[in-house]
Formats: sequence, structure tokens, C-alpha cells
Amino acid sequence: MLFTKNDFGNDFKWGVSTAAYQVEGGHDADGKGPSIWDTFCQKRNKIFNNDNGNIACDLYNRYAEDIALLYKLNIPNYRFSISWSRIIPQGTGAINYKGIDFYNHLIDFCLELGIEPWITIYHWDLPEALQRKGGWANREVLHWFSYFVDCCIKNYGDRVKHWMVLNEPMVFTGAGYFLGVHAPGKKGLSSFLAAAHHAAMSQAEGGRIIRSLRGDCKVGTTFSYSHIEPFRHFEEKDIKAASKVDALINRTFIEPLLGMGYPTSDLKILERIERFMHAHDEQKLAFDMDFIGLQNYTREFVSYAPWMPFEKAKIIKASIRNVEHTLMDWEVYPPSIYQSLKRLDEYKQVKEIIITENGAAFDDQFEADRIDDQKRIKFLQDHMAQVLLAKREGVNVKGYFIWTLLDNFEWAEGYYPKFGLVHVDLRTLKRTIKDSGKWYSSFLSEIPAVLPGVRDEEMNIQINSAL
Ligand code: IFM
Repeated sequence: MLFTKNDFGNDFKWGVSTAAYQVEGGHDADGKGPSIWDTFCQKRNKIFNNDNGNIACDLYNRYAEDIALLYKLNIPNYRFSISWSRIIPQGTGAINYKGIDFYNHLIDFCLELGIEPWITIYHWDLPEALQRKGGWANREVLHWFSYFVDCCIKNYGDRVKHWMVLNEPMVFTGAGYFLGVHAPGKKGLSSFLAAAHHAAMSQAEGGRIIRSLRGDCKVGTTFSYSHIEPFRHFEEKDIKAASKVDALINRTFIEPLLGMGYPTSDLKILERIERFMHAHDEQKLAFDMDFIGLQNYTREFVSYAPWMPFEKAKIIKASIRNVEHTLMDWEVYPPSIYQSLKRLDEYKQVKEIIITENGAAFDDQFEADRIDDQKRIKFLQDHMAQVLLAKREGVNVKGYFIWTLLDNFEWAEGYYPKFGLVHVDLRTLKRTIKDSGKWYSSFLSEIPAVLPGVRDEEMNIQINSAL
């Protein structure tokens, strides 16, 4: 059985996603100020191998080569983020015009090659100067963030027509302000709840600013979202634990945005967020986004764990469950993207969904100058097939962006997990297109893709004849 790009419709947006800190490097180039990730990476033993994003893929200096690569691969849409401290080094106040120009060049070159730029305003790299004042845990961040959004839209809104306010707020507040495993390394319920509320307020306010400045732009925001199941399906305690984890990781940010408030009835602990709420915040949390970005990689199994603080729940990793998994220890389970789409579609306020990230990190091997990453090709095909299924059943899903273009800096995991369609040699920075990149390219030039189950040899014949 085959499907082609055409089965998704002419208006379906295909692309790849990246994020500033993960690819740009140029950490102190041309007036850029430090971000919380620059600082966090300097601490010992926070990042695998003590890696950092100082150089990363050096996209700051090689953007023209990388945009040309997108063109060569027939990729029509490119999602990237703006480094806040590159354009506003202290986070607020003085603008760094060299930083502004970097993105001007990037955007203009994309447009010149017929590639549509999609911008994520905030993908986790808060200016360090703002963290010194409390960062996302300080309510002042609402003003700082509004200033940043305003600056992005006034500089780039004339050419960029698709905007996403935040990338995965649950991850940057949870990992950065509760668990302390991401920058800025803060721990505890109080800092998490404060950061979460201010991020939720900012996502709505960011949307309002974009719409008021540029009514011709489409505005969205993105969420990490996984299908969740109880570890023991008939165990009442596991069912309850799974429902709490679902409320926390899937619903905490989208429901207030949709005007439903925080999901406190399924997660009592969230009631404590009220401490950080001011009069009329409940209404200000809501905004009618043009689209919702869904970022799905896996499904999660949850069991009751009485020793765990607050939720009394624990996610059981894929390796413990002994199921197929990626280098992130995330189960390979394509129906999760279908189930997540169906669930988002149940919210009547959601107008349109774009898959803004989906992809996998595998142990790629070079063989005679080639990376034959069949596992990644199969992962992508199987997920696309599930997206098509949901679409055929009426879900208004309008785009699919692969995470990611280049092997890059994967936060606390450093450069170990590789998600790219293109390999980057960390020493020479040489780019090599993997077979998955060639496959995506042929798919986008309308060569039929193969549905799961087809033999690898057949797949290779298709790729080779397409190139
Ligand atoms: O690399 C990240 C990205 O920054 C946010 N979404 C998930 C990706 C893979 O972990």
C-alpha cells in the first residue's frame, strides 16, 4: 500500500524544525548576550559529556549552506527560533542590530529560495540577565516577554507569516524550574508553579500582540503531547496516576489557553498555582490561536508510585518495559500521534493542528560515506501514515515538520542522541545527507512513500531511482 504527499492535500505544509541554541553556535558573536543555556552548560556534570552549544552546528556562520540544503532536499517550510539574547542581549532595553540582521539574512535567503520561514519566538534560551532577576518565576517576565515579541514582529512580521509563541512550555518549566535538569536548573514546586503560570500568561499575551500588530499573520503555539496509558490497565491506582500525569504533561498549558482554566479537578496540586494569579488572570490566559502545534514522539505508561512527591505517579521507561525504543529511551509507538491528534481535535476551540515536531534519535552508522538510517525512515513513514489516518477521519491537521534538519545539541543529553536528516561532523562541521534526508526529499518531490511493512530493498530502489 502506498501513500504520496498528494494524499495529504495541496495545502498541507511539509517542513523541518530547528531551535536557535541547538544549531546556531556563535554564542558570543556580534554582541549576543549570554542565555541561561550558555550559563547552565558551564556547570560541571549537568550535560552529557559536559557538551555545550557554543559552536553547535555553526548555523550562525553557515546558514546559507543550510538553507541551500533545504532547497536541495525540496523542503518547502523551515521552522526555527529566535535567540532572545542575540537580538536583545540583556533581555530588555537595547537592541543588538547585528543580531536582528542575522535573522533578516536568514529569512530573506529562505524567501529567495522559495522556502517559507516559520518562527518560534521562544525555544528555551532565556537571556541570563533576566534569569538573574528570577526568570520565568518573576511576574515581570510578562513585560520582558511582550517586549521581545513586539521586537520580533516589528522586525520580521512583514515577511514571516507563521508564528509560534512558545515551544513546549511544559518541558521548559518542568525540566528547568521543577526538576532542575534543564537550564536554569531550579528545583521545587513553588518555582515551577510560578514559572508555569507566567509562561501560560505569556503564551496568550504573545498571541494577542502578534495579532494586534500583524492581522495578516497566522499565530500558534506548540505543545509536547504524548498518548498516556496506565501501566496495569485494570488497576484503579494506575488509572488514577495516568490521569494525573496526563493532566500535568498534556493539559496544563493548552486548557487555560482554550479558556478552560488549569485542569485542577484531575490534578489537585495545580490549585496551588492560584497563589501566583492576579485579578482577571483567568480571562487573560485565554487566546484563540489560529493553529496548535503538536509535538509528539512517543507514548507513556504510568504506574502508581506512593513514594513520588505530589503526584504519586511514575513513568515507566521503554527500556524497562523491554519495547523498541530510541536513544532517548522513548518507545517507538506511531499510533500515539494519531491518538494525540484525535484528542486535540476533541477540543472544539482548536481550529487547526500542525505537527510542528516528530522524529527519532537512532544510533546512525557511517558506512563508506553513507548513513543508511532505515529505522528513522520507517519511524517517519509510520508516523506520517498515522497522521494521514487521523486526517482521513476528519481531524483538521494541516502540516508535518520533522525534528530535525541537522544532528544537533540535544539539551541535557548533549550531542549524543542524533535526530537529524543530515549528519554533522562535530569536528569539521561537514554536513552529510542521511538516507532519511534523501527519502524525505524524494517523498516531497512526490515519489510514492512506502507504508510500513515494505522491505528495505524496495525502499532503497525507490530512493536511488529518485535521486
Ligand atoms: O530537541 C527537542 C526540541 O528542542 C524540543 N522538542 C523535543 C526535541 C527532541 O527532544
